[in-house]
Amino acid sequence: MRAWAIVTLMLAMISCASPSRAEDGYELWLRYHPLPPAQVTLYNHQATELIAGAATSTQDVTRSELQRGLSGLLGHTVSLSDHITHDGAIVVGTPGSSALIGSLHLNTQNLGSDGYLIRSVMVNGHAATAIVAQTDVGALYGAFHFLRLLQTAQPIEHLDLRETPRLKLRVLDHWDYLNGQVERGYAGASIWDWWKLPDWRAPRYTDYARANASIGINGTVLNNVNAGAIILTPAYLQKVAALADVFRPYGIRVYLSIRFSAPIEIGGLKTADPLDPQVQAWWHAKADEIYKLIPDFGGFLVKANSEGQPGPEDYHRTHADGANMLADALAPHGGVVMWRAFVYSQKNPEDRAKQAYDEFKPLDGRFHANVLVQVKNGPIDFQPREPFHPLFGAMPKTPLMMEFEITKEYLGFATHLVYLGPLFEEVLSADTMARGNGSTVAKVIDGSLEGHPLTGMAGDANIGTDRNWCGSDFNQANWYVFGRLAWNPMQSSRSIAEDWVRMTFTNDQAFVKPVVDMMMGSREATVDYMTPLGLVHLMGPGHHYGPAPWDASESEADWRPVYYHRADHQGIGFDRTSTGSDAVAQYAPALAAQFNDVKQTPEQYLLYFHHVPWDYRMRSGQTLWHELVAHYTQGVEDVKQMQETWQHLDGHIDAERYRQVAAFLAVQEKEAQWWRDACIAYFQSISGLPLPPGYAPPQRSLTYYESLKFQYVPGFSSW
Ligand code: GCV
Repeated sequence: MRAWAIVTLMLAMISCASPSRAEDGYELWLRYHPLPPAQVTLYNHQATELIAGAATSTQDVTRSELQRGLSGLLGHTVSLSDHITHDGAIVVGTPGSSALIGSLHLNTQNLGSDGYLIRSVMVNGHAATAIVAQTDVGALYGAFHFLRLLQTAQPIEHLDLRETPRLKLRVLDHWDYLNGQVERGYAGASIWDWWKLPDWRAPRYTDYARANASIGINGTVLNNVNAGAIILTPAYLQKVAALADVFRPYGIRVYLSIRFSAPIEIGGLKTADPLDPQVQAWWHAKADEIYKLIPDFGGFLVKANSEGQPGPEDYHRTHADGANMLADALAPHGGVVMWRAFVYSQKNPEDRAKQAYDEFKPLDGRFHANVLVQVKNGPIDFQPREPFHPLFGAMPKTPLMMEFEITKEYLGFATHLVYLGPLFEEVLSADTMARGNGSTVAKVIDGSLEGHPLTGMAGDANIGTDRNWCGSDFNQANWYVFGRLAWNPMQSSRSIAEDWVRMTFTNDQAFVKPVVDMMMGSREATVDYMTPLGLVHLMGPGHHYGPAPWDASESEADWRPVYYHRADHQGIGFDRTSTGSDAVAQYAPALAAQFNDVKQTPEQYLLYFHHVPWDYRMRSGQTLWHELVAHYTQGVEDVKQMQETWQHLDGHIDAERYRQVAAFLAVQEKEAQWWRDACIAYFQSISGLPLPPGYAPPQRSLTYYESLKFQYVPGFSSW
């Protein structure tokens, strides 16, 4: 007995010493580890019993999540009940499914299918918390919000919250191939085990759905936009249906990327011409087949006539012809088409930044009602910084869907700590001036500017089979912030970062504040050490790892860094003014005038819009060359500062995650230095200018940096 007591005591001591508990990141922001005792005491009398139905699968997962969350956070099981017996009950559901909730007569009007209320109420003299929605999924979202309040140590008395999403489709796009590889994936292989589906439904699929539902994501495109036709064959549709079954209770619909030429490849037709009746009939039949298996199937995502993919232009038809043909096949079932505007062609000598606008703007008003045009945040390709895409605000008759890249193809892969919230926020809050001041990108995509009911945001996922899902603990924050901004694109990325840090690590303010500050500065640091002052696309060819501003080896001109920076002995930058490529004219007149004038252009976009002499005087009074070197150097200094911040936080969290972050920051510092030195060495070889006083020369020669070659780079080299 005595030995047993000692063992129990030791185990209790180990579990109390939470800062040293090893963790692997699998639980994401849904850890539900015990709150500090003082917090538990506070919450205990406000969470005494749970009244939650389980008549549907969504109600069932809502109830389980609340039980799991409450028992984890409070350290004891909260009893289930079917009526209120004490103060402190938590009641969750809809007026239709619960007489108790119906009797509260709360105003659930206009909550729509996903909204919810969280209210402190009195029931028969007992204080209670009601989580109420019009649908089961709305109640699930409310339950996750309520748990978030506890996880982030917020008060739960006197609650009066009302939430509805501003966007209808909140979707992850997986760039996963059916062979298990993930294009631009830095977190291992695809989480979809296609071979074992439909018979084996890995528990991880459920955890994936939980995580998504907790942040309001309600759709997932399972396969890469560079799609094969095989996904549409009966055997694969069975596998897709199995995943849809797992996700359904969590309010998540599945979508598929389709290959436009599938009617030829798996349908035996001679053409995929969207105006051909046989092709149309094939897609109608395919849609019917899919909906028989998956009644709530979401629809199709399409990359057409872009980077070698087939599309309607192969038959001299427009993107609208192609999208509408698919939309008509899906419409009877309520499905949508998300048609990508990421198009450019090497046959077109026009500035690549202009090509999507040139092709899509004339099609405004020509898409059917269930089509969204999915536009990347900037005109080039998810660079550390670009101006917002000029299509936002330029297609008032078409619902435009935002596409962000959550996976960090151009921002340091898995190992650089870069919180993308500020990047997303910068784009969403940018003013398109399409309908005067205040016509922000957020208002374009939430439909409020032009009154579109169909709205959405897509994020190219950073998820893989790594235990921590995203390749690093901090990359989880990018999945998280994407979901929260897709729910409400007006939110501040700082407050979302704070929630994430509290849920993922600790509520200890001595940790939260410096870590949130570090995250908020991390994207600007990366812009500085990679592509400051409006430079873009300086990365290594094909794999996109590391700097290669000198590279001209790519087969196509607009895949080469030299195409983008245009550095010569006189100066640097791409002239997109009215005397250059005139890309500025694609923006609203007031913005076009601003970007056209070198003096009015925000310096963060200077070299994106202007070719500027090396001795150009910046607002600081320094020359452009001096400032370029200063930005590159600052980026490295900022990463060193991040390392220092992290060093001071040792002991605040578990050793396992702490150590990996520290190791990754060391990689980031090394690679930031490499970016700085390689870019300075190269640009100096072009400008012929000495380094400004006080700046260290590159550590190695330009020849050395140019000689570096990489094999098996994740996300690319093994295709
Ligand atoms: C999925 C860039 C990436 C490609 C990606 C493409 C796209 O070109 O490098 O990997 O392909 O964008 O978004 O379609």
